[in-house]
Amino acid sequence: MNNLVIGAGRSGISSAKLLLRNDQEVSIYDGRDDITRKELEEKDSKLSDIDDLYAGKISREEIKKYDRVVISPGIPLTNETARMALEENIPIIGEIELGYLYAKGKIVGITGTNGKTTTTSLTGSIMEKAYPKVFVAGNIGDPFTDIADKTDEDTVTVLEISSFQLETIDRFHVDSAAILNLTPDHLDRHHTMGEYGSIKEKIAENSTDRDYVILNADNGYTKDFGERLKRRAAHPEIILFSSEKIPEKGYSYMDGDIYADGEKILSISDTHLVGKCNGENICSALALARSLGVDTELCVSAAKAFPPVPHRIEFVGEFGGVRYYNDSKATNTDAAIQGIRAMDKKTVLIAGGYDKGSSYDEWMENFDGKVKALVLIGQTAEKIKECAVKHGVENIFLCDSLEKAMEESKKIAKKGENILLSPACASWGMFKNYEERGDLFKKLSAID
Ligand code: UMA
Repeated sequence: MNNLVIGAGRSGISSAKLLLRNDQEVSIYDGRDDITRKELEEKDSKLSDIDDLYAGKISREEIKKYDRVVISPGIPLTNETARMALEENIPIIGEIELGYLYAKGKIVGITGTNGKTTTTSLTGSIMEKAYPKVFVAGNIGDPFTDIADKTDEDTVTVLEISSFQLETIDRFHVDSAAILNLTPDHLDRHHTMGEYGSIKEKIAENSTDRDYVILNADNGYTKDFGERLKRRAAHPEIILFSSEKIPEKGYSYMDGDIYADGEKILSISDTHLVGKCNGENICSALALARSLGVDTELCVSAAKAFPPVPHRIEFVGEFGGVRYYNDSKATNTDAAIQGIRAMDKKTVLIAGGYDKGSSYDEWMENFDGKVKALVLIGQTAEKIKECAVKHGVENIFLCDSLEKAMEESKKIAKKGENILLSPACASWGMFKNYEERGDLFKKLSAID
C-alpha cells in the first residue's frame, strides 16, 4: 500500500518507520516548507527509505497517487492536504488507528480533559507488577506506532489518548477504557463541548460486552455517557469512581482515603501524590487494573511506590523556606483549578501562555484567598489580568518571560509560602512544549 504520512513530528516519524518496517511504501508531507530529507535522516537513518518528502505543499495530482493517508494528531482534518485527500476519497486514519492495526494483546485507553498522564503512568506501573510485558505510550510522549508491532498476545499496552487522536479512529478497540472527566479544552479545534464530548466518547465506540469502561460519577458529561452506554444492546461493564460519595460498588476518594466497593484500601498520604485530582486518578488507575484482573494488594503496593509525575503538581523542593511546585502540565483552567486547590498555604501563582479561547472565571473562583500574587506571562497575560481585577485579585504583575516572572515571584514569596507554576494555558508561543516550560521553572527554582 502506498501511504502518505501527514506531519513529520513524533507521530509522523513513528508512523513512517512502522510502515517501512512492515514493507509498505511511505511518503511524508509536512506544512513546514524548510523541512529537508537530511533533517529527517538525522532524526532516524531509516527514514532514507521514504519515497518522497513534500515540504510546505503538495498538489492534488500528487495526493491522488496514495492509497491511504496517516494523519498526525496535531493536524486537524480541515488542513488543506487532508481536505484534498478526503475529496479524492482517499481513506484517512490517525496514528493511533495505524498502531492498532499492528497491535496484539490487551489495550487499556485513558482519556479525559485532565489527569490522563498521571493515570496512564500509574496504571502502567501497576500493570508492570502483574504482567510480564507492558508498554506505556500515546499522548504521554512515545507514539503508539513506536511499539505497536512489538506487542504480542501477552502484552498489556496502556495508552494515553487525546481528543485529537480519537478524532481519526475507526476500528481502534480497547479492552478497558477510562474517561476521567470532561471540561472545556481545545475548543479552538473542537468548537463546542458537544463536539468535544462526542470525540472523547469514541474511546468506547467499539467496546463490546467483554470490555470495561471506567467513568467519573461526579462529572455531568461522563455520568450521562454511562447512562447512554447502558442502553446499548451489548454494553461494556461500567465501573464508576467518585470523590463526592462512597458508593457500594466502584472506587471513591474521600477525605484523603481511597475506597474500593465501600472498603478503605489506601490513604493518599501513603503515596507520593497530593490533591483531590490525584485521589481520583488513583481511583481510576485501580479500576482499570481491576478490570484486567489485577489483585487489589498488588495495586495498593504499586500506588504507594509510584513516584510523582513530572510537571503535574510536582514538588520541586524547598529553597529559602519557600516551597516550589511545578504544574506546567496545567495547560487549561480545569487542570489549573486542581493545581491551586492542592496548595495549603499562601501562594504566588505564575500563569499565562498561549490563548486557547478559554474563560478564566471558574479558575479564579477557586483561588479561595490563597493567591498572594498573580504573576502573568505570555499572550494571555492581559486577558487574565482583566479577569483577575474583576475577581478582586490584588498584586498582579505582568512579565515578558518566565525568568522575569521567577525573579518577581521570589521577591514576593515569604518563608512558609509557595510558588506555583500552574499556567492554565498551553506553552506554545514561548516554549516548544509544557515540558520545556516546566524544566525551566525547576532550574530557576533552585537559583538564588
Ligand atoms: N504540522 C503541519 N501542519 C499543521 C500542524 C503541524 O504540517 O497544521 C506539522 C509540524 O510542522 C510538525 C508536525 O506536524 O512537524 C507535528 O505533529 P503533531 O502536532 O501531531 O505533534 P507530534 O510531534 O506528532 O506529537 C503528537 C502529540 N501532539 C499533539 O497532539 C499536538 C503529542 O501530544 C504526543 O505526545 C505525540 O504525538 C505522541 O503521541 C502533546 C500534546 O500537546 C503532548 N497533546 C495535546 C494535549 O495533551 O493537550 C493533545
